[in-house]
Amino acid sequence: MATSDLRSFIARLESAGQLRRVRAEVSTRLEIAGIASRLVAEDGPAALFENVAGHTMPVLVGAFASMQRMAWALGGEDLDAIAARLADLVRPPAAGAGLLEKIKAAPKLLQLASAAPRTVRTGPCQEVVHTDDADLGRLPVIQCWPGDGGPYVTLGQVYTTDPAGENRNAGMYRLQVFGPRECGMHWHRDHDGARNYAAWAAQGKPMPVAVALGGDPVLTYAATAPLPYGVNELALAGILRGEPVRTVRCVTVPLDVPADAEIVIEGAVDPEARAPEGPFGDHTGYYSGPDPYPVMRLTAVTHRRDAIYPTTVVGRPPKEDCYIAKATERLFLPVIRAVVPEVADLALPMFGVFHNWAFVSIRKRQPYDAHKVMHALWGLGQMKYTKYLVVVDENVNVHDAQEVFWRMGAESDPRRDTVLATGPADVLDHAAPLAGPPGKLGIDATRKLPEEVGGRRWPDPIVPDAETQDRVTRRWKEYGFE
Ligand SMILES: Cc1cc2nc3c(=O)[nH]c(=O)nc-3n(C[C@H](O)[C@H](O)[C@H](O)COP(=O)(O)O)c2cc1C
Ligand SMILES: [Mn+2]
Repeated sequence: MATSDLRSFIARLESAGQLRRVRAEVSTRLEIAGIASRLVAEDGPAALFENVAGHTMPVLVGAFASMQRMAWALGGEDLDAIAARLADLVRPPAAGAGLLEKIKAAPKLLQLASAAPRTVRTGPCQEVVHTDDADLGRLPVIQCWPGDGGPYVTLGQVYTTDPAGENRNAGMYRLQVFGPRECGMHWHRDHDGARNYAAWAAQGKPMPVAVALGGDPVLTYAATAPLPYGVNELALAGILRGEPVRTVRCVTVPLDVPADAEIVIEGAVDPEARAPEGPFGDHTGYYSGPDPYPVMRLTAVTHRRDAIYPTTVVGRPPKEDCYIAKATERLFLPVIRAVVPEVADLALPMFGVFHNWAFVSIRKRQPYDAHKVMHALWGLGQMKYTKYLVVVDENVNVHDAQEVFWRMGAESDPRRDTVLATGPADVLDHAAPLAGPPGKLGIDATRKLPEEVGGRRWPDPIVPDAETQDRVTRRWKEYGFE
């Protein structure tokens, strides 16, 4: 069951006991973030702050901060089931498929075609329109950490196109509030928003930008999804929703935004201007910045009459964004398997914050398949940033770090089974060398085939026999244990 906007999602969370309304007065400065951090650490509910000092708009945090809530946000009950539905949609009929199978596959392809957003004339996100009086100070933007350079919009969907109005993109980039009508635009240089911006800047033109907050929770996820340049995130949202996203034309810029959003910030990013952006307590657990970043100047703020301001707090993991990363890990696994068929499962552990660690299990057929998989993954989209990559056999549970490190310690030799490679470093990797190539370490922790180890005998792991296990389980109480 999909939800169509943020408030129906809030209602759903509330009826499931997964959202708490907070009526006590709270401050946007550190306090909301402090509560959010504690809630996520305690696997607690989402929170809707209804009494924010100096503001009338309520603030929502933690809406995605559990596996269950993340799955609900994407319109399903669990992430693997949603991933399976996606995989099924994009899987072409087998080469040798009969006519009947091809006909059966056709409606699925039609579903893909109908995923494109549909424009409508009016939407609730424009019930209230501020142009000359647009003011970021009226939004309850929070400061998360004591060393932050100020308040940041942390959960915005940033909508852009290239100068031809093509390559429509939604990306999630933080906005630092610089003043009532000015904010930072923190798109990393290899992200699609920055790529569209480079095209505008090359023509010396300011780039129109619209930042939407809220709407169907699928939209917030889609803005974080690592889709290739040129693939509109709204199409992914449409596929996940099972119906097209409805969009409206912005009031001051030639861009379309989700009609059901809570709030939309419109403006333009100057081709030249840069301002020091940061510091910001980032999802690495460290502060990033200050660094020079482009500046967005506001032309309008539109919102629903009783708008709710959604936000998130990142920091030392695990935080809410780790659950968003888990959604990507699950949803994109079928795509990875289609390209790298040896892959059985993949885990981006939360302590690895997206890029530091990846654990991958494989079906090994040939000597050195583990090495093949390392290079393939380092060649795949944002997986290029993966700093430490551990490859294990299919029977190893990659979601259990204890098991992965046990195998790694036992099954690998540091000299023979490691691959030191070079590749781009994530902007947020403060340990990457300032000069010279950044490194990647791959560790082959699979069982070795005779050809890989000069014929050395590889021992069998200890596995208890089923009969004894059954017997022990059956008689457990009889032994006097609970
Ligand atoms: C909570 C959160 C905050 C993020 N903040 C930023 C950011 O400030 N800058 C950035 O470039 N990417 C940020 N990202 C990552 C991008 O949203 C993500 O890589 C996305 O795929 C980029 O989309 P694009 O390739 O269409 O630009 C953030 C992700 C999350 C989940
Ligand atoms: Mn994109």
